[in-house]
Amino acid sequence: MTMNRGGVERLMLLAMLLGTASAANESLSLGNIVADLPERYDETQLWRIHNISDAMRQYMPVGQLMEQKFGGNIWKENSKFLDISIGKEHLKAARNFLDAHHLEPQILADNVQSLIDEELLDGVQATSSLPGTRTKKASRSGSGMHWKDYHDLDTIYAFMREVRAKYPNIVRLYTIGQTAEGRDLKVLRISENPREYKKVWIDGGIHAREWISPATVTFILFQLMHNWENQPAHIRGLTWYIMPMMNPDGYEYSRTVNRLWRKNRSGPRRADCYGVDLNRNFDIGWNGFGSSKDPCSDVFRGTSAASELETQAVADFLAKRKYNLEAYLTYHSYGQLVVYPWAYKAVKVRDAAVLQRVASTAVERIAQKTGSTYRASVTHEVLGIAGGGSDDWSRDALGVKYVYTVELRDRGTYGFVLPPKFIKDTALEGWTVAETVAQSIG
Ligand code: 0X9
Ligand code: ZN
Repeated sequence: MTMNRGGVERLMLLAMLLGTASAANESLSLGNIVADLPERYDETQLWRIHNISDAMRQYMPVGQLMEQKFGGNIWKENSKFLDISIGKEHLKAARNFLDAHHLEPQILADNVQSLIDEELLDGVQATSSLPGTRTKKASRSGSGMHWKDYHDLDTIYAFMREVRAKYPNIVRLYTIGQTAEGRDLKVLRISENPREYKKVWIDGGIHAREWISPATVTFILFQLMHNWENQPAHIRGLTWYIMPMMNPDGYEYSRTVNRLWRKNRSGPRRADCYGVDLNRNFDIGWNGFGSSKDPCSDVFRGTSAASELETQAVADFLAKRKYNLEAYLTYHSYGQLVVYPWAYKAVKVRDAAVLQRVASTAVERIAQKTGSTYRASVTHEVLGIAGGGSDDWSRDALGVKYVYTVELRDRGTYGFVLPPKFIKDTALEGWTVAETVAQSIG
């Protein structure tokens, strides 16, 4: 039986869930992977903290303090609330700390590990033919791609190769660089006339734990290609660049070791701390607000702007193709937002009215299609100020007009750990934004 380490670990986890751990142990040789068994989040709680006043934010960054004092993991921070998970051994102290500052946490989840288990089980149930095994059979294609579950990097790259093989005349597959751990960075170009058509760039997977992002970007690729001949002119008349996975090292790490990993895996730098937040590493407001110079922080900006191989690969690739580049779409989670620059300063871009109108149209169409409520806004207003983002960089360095960051589902029920049964509708929402932007480019 051949299975990669992630597969073994996930099967073990599943066996534990189904109460058949010993059987799994016997059939698989696990001795050498014990050290890397996934980080568990038993009884870790996810809290939402409201009413952090502006004054307090300025003099006492609650999230940062709770990270340092109680080993908290910030899931989301915006102008209205802070979502942070706290391990069970720190719950009491963290609650006392909030009490002392007249803050009360709303408990979004009382056991993060059960969210992770539910996510795994949901995928297994959606795809298994034999009880207890996730299979690739849910798809009829050779790559095994489908949208009933999340996939490993190999499957995503096999799907990209499959698309190229099916449409060799209009599809080109680029390897634009390698990661610190030696994985390829891959981009597909789809175009009937690359010299003349206006260009759209779409990426996903900048943040490792936001699994719905690469799932959505691969779905967008599927939506474009499965019926290419019948696509309307505003879709077929564009050149599409699609990069489903900007951070493959981080993604694989979040699948095999730590579900809540956000950054890439470069380093270690100090004290065994790995990784740079790629969305703080681009050369725009790099040294400013909203990021950290501490290599152990989840928003570590790196040692210099574009220090990371992933950032360099994307920036170099796009800088060479900036002529006619009309749109830069980057998919993240969670929060259900469609936001546009700027993020690094509290100023709106010059054509903010157009960007707001297009985003609002996308948001209305999403509501009609799936019933989900998204919000269209300028980034700094809803997410606060943060430098080093790929979105701001594409506008500033390349002059791209339609720059959007899409924060996909949900709004905090599952957060990053969105059960696979929501993938299809969420991906449809992501596609709706891409379609609406394409139509606006005209
Ligand atoms: O903070 C981020 O990088 C994004 N949110 S997430 O929870 N997915 O990490 C928002 C990005 C908005 N744009 C910039 N900050 N430039
Ligand atoms: Zn993100």
